[in-house]
Order: sequence, then structure tokens, then C-alpha cells
Amino acid sequence: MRAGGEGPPVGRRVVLGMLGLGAAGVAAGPYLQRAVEGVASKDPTGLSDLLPGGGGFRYYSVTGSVPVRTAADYTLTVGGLVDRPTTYRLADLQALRQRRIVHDVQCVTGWRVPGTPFEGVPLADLLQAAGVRPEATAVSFGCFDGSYTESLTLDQAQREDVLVALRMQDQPLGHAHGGPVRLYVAPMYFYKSAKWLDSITLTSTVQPGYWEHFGYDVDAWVGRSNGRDDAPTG
Ligand SMILES: Nc1nc2c(c(=O)[nH]1)N[C@H]1C(S)=C(S)[C@@H](COP(=O)(O)O)O[C@H]1N2
Ligand SMILES: [Mo]
Repeated sequence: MRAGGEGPPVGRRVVLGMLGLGAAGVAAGPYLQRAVEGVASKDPTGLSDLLPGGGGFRYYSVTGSVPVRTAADYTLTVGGLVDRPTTYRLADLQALRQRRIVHDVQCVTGWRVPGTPFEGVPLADLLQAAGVRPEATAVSFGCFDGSYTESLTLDQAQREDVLVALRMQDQPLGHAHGGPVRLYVAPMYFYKSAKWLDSITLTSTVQPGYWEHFGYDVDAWVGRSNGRDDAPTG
């Protein structure tokens, strides 16, 4: 595993198989996931995991399969160093103040999707509702794929352009993009935007996330980290 690749290459047989799945394969999430079982899902050619209809987005998961969660069974917990640990259902999140942000998406492997709308609850609002304790300095994010993690400093987490996103491209967030709920960190490389978000934990120190154990920068400002000089996103 090396930084910048987000996983080993996918074999030719798998690439051909996945291209054959087309849109139906993506809609039928579990079938697509079987096709990538046993290989990391990142193909540096970008062929195998371009999302049909995704407008340039690529599908990423560090796990071979991800359970589907819906409004019926999805929960998000906010806990750790807070006065009021809270569990939200999807409808609870939908009832809170929503903010819509249109910004470029930039992956650290190089691809960019300009002007992408995301909409959701400002993370700062959830932190304020939970009552952050004085000893908390950072926030960790957990995912229901069972493997991926991310983190932010408390200052970063309280920015208005960091969302617990329920919508992307003006539609409910689909499973392939991390639905029903993903983190969205507008000013940072997209690896900070953890998909399938199910826990938010206030901590006393920054806990490096999944890719950060493989060398990605913990502070992931676009154009000012990871040895990259991408043009600023806007
Ligand atoms: N749970 C989870 N979140 C994740 C990832 C992942 O593998 N698992 N990959 C990250 C990376 S490297 C990128 S570029 C984006 C890709 O988002 P997309 O699949 O919606 O294009 O998700 C980020 N969040
Ligand atoms: Mo990425």
C-alpha cells in the first residue's frame, strides 16, 4: 500500500466485470460489492470504479462490502467528551437546520469534480447540542463499513463548511456515495469526507484516520498538504 494510490490495482478481469455491471450494478449495491470482494476498490486507472451517472466521481471503499442502512435502521451517535451523548435517527437529522454548500471536490489522487452541491446539518450544531467538554480538542468519525475512520481538530470541526451531509448533487445521498449520511469537509481533500458515517466522538487528542496511518496528512487542506499544489477549490 502506498500513499497516493488509495489501494492496490484492480485486476483486468475485475475491471471488465465491473464495466459490464453498468448502472444496474451500482443500483444493486450488494452485487457490485461481491464483484470487488477480495480486492481493494481503488483502481488507479479509474476505469473500474467510475460511478455511472456520477459526474466524474469514483467509488471508494476500503472494505469489500458495506451494509445498506435506511431511514428505518440508520443511527448516528454523538459521544465521547460531551455532556449530553445523543443518538439521531435520519428523520431527526432532517428536522435540523440544513446548510447547502457548492464547492469543488478534490481527491488526493488527482481527480476533481467542480461545483458539487452538498447539503446537511452543520457539524458545529451537533457539537453544540451535545455540549463539548473543556478537555475535548478533537473529533473522531466512525463508519458503518466497520473500517474507515477520520478525524478533525475541534477548531476544524466547528467550521461552517463542515457538514453531516444528507444530500449530494441535490439528491438524497445514495449508498455508493456514503448514504444515507456522510461527513463533508469542504476545504480538505475528499478522504476527510467519511462515508457511511455512524459515530462522532469527542476526544482529548487527534486520532489519525484510516489513510493517515498510510502517510496521508492529518491536516488535509486542498493545495496545502500531502505534498500537492492543487489550485484552490472554490
Ligand atoms: N467510509 C469510507 N469513506 C471514504 C472512503 C472510504 O474508502 N470509506 N474513501 C475516501 C476517499 S479517498 C474519497 S476520494 C472519497 C470518495 O467518495 P465517493 O466514493 O463518493 O466518490 O470518500 C472518502 N471517504
Ligand atoms: Mo480520495
